[in-house]
Amino acid sequence: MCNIVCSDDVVYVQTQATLTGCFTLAGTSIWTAGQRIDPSSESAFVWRTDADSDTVSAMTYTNWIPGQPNNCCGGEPCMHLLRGFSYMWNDLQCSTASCSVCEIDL
Ligand SMILES: [Ca+2]
Repeated sequence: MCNIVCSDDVVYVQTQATLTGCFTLAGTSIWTAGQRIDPSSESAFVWRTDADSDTVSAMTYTNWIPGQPNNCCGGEPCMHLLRGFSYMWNDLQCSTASCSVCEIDL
């Protein structure tokens, strides 16, 4: 999935999710590649764009909703953008249905 390195990336991801009709099909948020370093703890968030690799990159830009990440409800190791909060960030359980915008190398 995609990583977010600046506010322009949020606009791009939001536009892609809207154009594909994703919000109609899968709710009001967008999954990103943001994940906790250790999903079983309250460790820091990093970008993991390749699920099959241990390679991660640091989050140099963040836009968390105030009070987030809060690792609620037994653990929230994944990060998404919430449409109702101007696409600010929240941590959430990874199994929640949501839109996804993927990023590929060309
Ligand atoms: Ca949360």
